Amino acid sequence: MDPKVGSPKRQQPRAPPGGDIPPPPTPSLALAPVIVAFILIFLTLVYLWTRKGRRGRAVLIVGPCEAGKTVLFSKLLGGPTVQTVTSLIPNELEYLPANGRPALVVKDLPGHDRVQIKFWDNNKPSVRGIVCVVDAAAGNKGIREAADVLYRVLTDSAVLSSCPSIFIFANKQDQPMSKGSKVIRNQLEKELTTLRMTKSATLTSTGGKDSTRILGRPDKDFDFEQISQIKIEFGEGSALADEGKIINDWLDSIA
Ligand SMILES: Nc1nc2c(ncn2[C@@H]2O[C@H](COP(=O)(O)OP(=O)(O)OP(=O)(O)O)[C@@H](O)[C@H]2O)c(=O)[nH]1
Ligand SMILES: [Mg+2]
Repeated sequence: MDPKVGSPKRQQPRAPPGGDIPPPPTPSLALAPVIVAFILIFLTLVYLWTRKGRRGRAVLIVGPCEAGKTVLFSKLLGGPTVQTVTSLIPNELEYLPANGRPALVVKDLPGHDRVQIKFWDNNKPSVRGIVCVVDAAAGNKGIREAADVLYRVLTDSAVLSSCPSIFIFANKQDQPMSKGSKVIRNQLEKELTTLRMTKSATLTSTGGKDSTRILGRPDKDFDFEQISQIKIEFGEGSALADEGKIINDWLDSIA
């Protein structure tokens, strides 16, 4: 047989003059980045959803002794009237939001350090919201004591993972020497910056064995905006003299 007459040879793709060109991606490979992006978005949404879902219905009222937590609890939130003596156990009430959302369980924790820490530890896993009451008429002492409480709250791993909403209430506005919530915010930020320096010095001296976390961005003065994952709001009023709208509105908003 004549070799020239045989079946036509298949055309082999010719290599370009510059060398090998990678073959064009198959359609399934081209879609891979899109699929990975979708999976990542889905996992992020699941994470955010479960993190929110982990929050319970408890709202904890914290703050130093004598800040006015129990007055706020009984007068503004309609809780049972509790004698204004230093609290030793939490007071508790069920708050029904005006917007029809399920009830919240509001707990007024005693201000005494050790007692508050004990009840805080028991209640923090289900925390949905935290009201920190500051005595806005007590000058530097009021700020220092409230900053101590806030440092503990804002560096707590349970708070950082469940991200409850926080309301900082500058109380006793009926007193002539009281400071408004903007001034209180500013002073708390300064005090928390100082406190952070003390805590990081302690951490260094203990070789990092102390489990305390450092608050916010260490390269900058502390600012509440640095805790961007938590919604922190400020308000002012008088637990003794007000009707309590501000606190009720906040509870409704987080319910
Ligand atoms: N002028 C004024 N006094 C207030 C106000 N709120 C609370 N007080 C007073 O502050 C004192 C302490 O109030 P409490 O509500 O018992 O304080 P607390 O934060 O519960 O204190 P502990 O239970 O010790 O942690 C009481 O004498 C209250 O009458 C307020 O808005 N204005
Ligand atoms: Mg009390």
